[in-house]
Amino acid sequence: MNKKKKTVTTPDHLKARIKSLQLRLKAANLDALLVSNPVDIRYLTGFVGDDSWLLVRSNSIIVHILSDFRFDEQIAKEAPHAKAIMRKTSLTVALKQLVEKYKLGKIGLQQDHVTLAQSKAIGKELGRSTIKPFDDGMLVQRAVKDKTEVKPILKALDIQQEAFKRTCEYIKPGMTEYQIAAYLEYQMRLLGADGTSFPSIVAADANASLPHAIPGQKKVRKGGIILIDWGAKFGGYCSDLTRVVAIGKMPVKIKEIYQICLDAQMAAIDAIAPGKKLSDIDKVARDIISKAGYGSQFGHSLGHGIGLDIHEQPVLASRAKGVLEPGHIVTVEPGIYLPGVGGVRIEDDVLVTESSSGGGKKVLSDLPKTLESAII
Ligand SMILES: [Mn+2]
Repeated sequence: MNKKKKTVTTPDHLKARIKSLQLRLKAANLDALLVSNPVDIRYLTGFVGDDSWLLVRSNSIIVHILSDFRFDEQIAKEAPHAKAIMRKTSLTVALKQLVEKYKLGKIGLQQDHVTLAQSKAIGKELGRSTIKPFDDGMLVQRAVKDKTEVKPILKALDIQQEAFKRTCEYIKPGMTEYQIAAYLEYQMRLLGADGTSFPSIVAADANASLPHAIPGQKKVRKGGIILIDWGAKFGGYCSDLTRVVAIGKMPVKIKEIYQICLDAQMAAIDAIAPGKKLSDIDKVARDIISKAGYGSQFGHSLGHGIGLDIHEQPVLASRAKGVLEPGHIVTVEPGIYLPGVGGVRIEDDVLVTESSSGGGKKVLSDLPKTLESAII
C-alpha cells in the first residue's frame, strides 16, 4: 500500500485522558502500561476494534496500537494520532520489539484484563521482572465523564425513550415477551442505535419478580403488568432505564409497590449531589422501602455508573465507599419483588453536576413514570 503518513496531533480530550493515566504510571514507577481491555483502548484512543493492544508510555503522549491487517484502515480513521503497528508476528513479539526500541524497563499489565496464559507468554518474551500486574485506576477515571461522553449518552437515551413509546403503542394482549423485546430492539436499531446496552428484559406478570428475567413465550394480558428494562448504545455509550406498565388496569398489589418504589426513587434522586456519600443515597431509597415493609424484597443495590460499559463505577450501594463527584452518571433503580405475584423497578439515569447548577444533578431521562402514565 502506498500510504502517505502525516502527523496528526492527539485530540485534547484524549490527551487529558492519557495524561491522567500517566500520573498513575509515574507514581507506580512504571515506564508504560500495556492496555489490553478493548473498552479502555477505545476510551484512550478512539479505536473501536478488538484483538489489539495499546502501549501507553509514561513520558510520551504518542501511543502505539499493536494490531494487524484487519484493522489497518480502521485505526487510520479512528485513531490517526496513534502509531499503528501492523504486526506479522505474535502480539507478544511485537510488544517486545517496542519495549526494546524505547528501552522500557518496567511495564504494567492491566491486572483485570490479562489472562494467566497471556501473562506467562509476555513474561517469557520480555522477562518476568519486566512486567508487573497493575491496578490501573481506569475504572475510577472512566467514572467521571467529560463533555464528549455526556452527548452520546443523551443520544442513547433519546433513542431508547422513543423506541419505548413506539413499543407501548404496539403492545396488545396476547403478545409474547419475545415479540415485545424484538420490536423494542428493532426500533432502537431503526432509530440509529449501535445496538442494545444489554439483552432487554421484558417480563410479564409473575416473571417481573425476577430482577434479571429473560424474555420468553409468556403472553401479556389485559389487566396484567410488564416490566421492561432496556438500554440503547450510541457511539459506544450505554443508557439504561426500567419502566413497568399495565395493560388497561394495574393490579392493586402492584399499584401499592409501584407507588412505594416511585417515592423511594424520587427521594434518592433528590438526595443526589456532589460530595454525598454513595451509601447514603442507597439508604434514602432503602429506608422508604423498608418502612413500607418491603425491605427484604429490595435485595440489590440502588444503582450503578453507566458509560462505555453498562455497569461502571460508582455503585450506589450500602457497602460502597466514596462520594459522588461532578461528571458521575448513575442509574437510580429501586425495586420491590414479590415471588409469584410480580415486581416493580423504576430506573432513570442521573448526571452529577457542580452543586451551583440545578441542585447538583441533572436527570437525563424524561419518560413519564407516574402511576397514571404506567397504564397503557
Ligand atoms: Mn441498571
